[in-house]
Amino acid sequence: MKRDKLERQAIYDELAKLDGWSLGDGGKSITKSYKFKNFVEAFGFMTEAALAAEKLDHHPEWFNVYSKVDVALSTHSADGLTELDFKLAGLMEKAAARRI
Ligand code: HBI
Repeated sequence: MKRDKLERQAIYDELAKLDGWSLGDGGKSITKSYKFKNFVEAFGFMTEAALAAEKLDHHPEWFNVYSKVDVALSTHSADGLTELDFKLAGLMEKAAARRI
């Protein structure tokens, strides 16, 4: 089940597969700050990521100012991290790789 809360070791194993992501909120989220060339690139990333999130029915908490997008992923219904958070992070990495 994708919304089952992950154990600590599974979290570390998944985090090791990602570049530049950190644990946040006492281990209940994963976070990353993206820096793009400009606002249009940042917003294009957010648009692509938003469509991926909607398809997953799993949504980010994010903050954008100009070319920067700060992202925090967690599974609210599990009050922690699940497979879905790492799946969405991977899709965000693909979207960012096309722009950075
Ligand atoms: N997104 N990050 C996150 N966490 C959730 O628990 C969640 C979600 N998007 C939709 C969703 N849950 C639905 O299953 C309903 O619970 C809203």
